[in-house]
Amino acid sequence: MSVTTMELPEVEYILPGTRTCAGCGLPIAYRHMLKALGPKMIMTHPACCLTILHGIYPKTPVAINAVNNTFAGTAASASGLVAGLKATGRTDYTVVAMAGDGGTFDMGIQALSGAAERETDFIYVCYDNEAYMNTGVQRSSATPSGAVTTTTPVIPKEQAKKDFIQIMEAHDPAYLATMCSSYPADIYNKFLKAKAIKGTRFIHMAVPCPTGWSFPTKDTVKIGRLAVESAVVVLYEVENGAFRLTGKSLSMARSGKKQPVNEYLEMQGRFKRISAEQLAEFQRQIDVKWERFRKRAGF
Ligand SMILES: Cc1ncc(C[n+]2csc(CCOP(=O)(O)OP(=O)(O)O)c2C)c(N)n1
Ligand code: SF4
Repeated sequence: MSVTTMELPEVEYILPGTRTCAGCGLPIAYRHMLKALGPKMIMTHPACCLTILHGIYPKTPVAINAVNNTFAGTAASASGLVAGLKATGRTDYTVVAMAGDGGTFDMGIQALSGAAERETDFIYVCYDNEAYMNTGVQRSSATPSGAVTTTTPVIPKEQAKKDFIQIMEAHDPAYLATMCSSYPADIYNKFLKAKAIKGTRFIHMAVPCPTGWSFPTKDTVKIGRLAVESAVVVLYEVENGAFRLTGKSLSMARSGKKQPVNEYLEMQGRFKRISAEQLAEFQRQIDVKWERFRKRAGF
């Protein structure tokens, strides 16, 4: 049964004092993810902004078990944890692997594809801030076209964002879900569901980043909502092959209404050099994808 925002549990696993930038979307999403997963979990994560959130040994503001692994090795590390728990007869722990878009779309794809093909019993979370943020906002294959980064400083990125979620769906995981940090109850409910399922579960988590996207820190939740309202991010889940739009995306599909991408792009400094052609192409690609999603959901 789904809970509403007012019914979210009060237990906290992130204590005051994380080292993320002010206004970061990641701790909002992570906080609600941990509320759903509870203390009986082992997290493995590579170098990324999540490592920054976890802090510097021996101190951490996060009250869970965590292993720090190599940049490309998140799913391999998780596979080892799953095997170790099985060998020692521990069935009460959930193994969770979590990495950024650079560590997933680019560097981690091989280990993740292998683990998913072996139907490894773990939850893999890719939080997507659309660049290599931790090392200074370098372009990744998740960066959308038209964005200025430190490796696309003059001519904004020319290529479109890699459709990584589709690549993961082609692995036919036991559960696949998308989410955005601006919708905490949706995050909580999807992780509660993922926790109860066996096999490979893949979660894509859209996380606005004021530092890399250049927007005021007060606007994080607004930017995330605009991403969903303009269908740049679509909320859905795939369970045993069955596709379902969820939350705001479902109500948008029902009403047939969505916002143009302009406001979402204009609020972010990273799109300050987007050309008129790129903007039109950006909107066209969103429209095509959104119609595909609506059709798939039976609208
Ligand atoms: C093999 C290797 N190459 C490069 C690095 C340096 N490095 C650490 S974090 C990082 C960027 C991570 O980007 P992403 O996975 O998107 O996570 P984010 O920082 O955006 O949260 C890089 C390049 C590294 N740790 N290991
Ligand atoms: S760089 Fe972006 S994602 Fe990383 S901690 Fe700062 S705001 Fe968060």
